[in-house]
Amino acid sequence: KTLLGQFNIRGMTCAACVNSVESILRELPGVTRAVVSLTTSLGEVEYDPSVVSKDGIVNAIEDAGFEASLVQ
Ligand code: 9UX
Repeated sequence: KTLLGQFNIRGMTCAACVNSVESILRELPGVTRAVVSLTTSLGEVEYDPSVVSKDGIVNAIEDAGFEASLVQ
């Protein structure tokens, strides 16, 4: 069973930033879907909580050089 997490992502200034965040998320084990918006600074991530946690997702975004916080 997967869950949906919404994350606020700061530091994205162009479409390539969005692509790199999406790529990082999609390569993260446990993530089954990731959509990131530049205009809203939001990332919607579908994930398997038995494989990766919300904190794990936040950490992966921050490791890529962006600021991330949990919306829900
Ligand atoms: Mo765009 Mo983002 O030139 O880290 S890729 S600013």
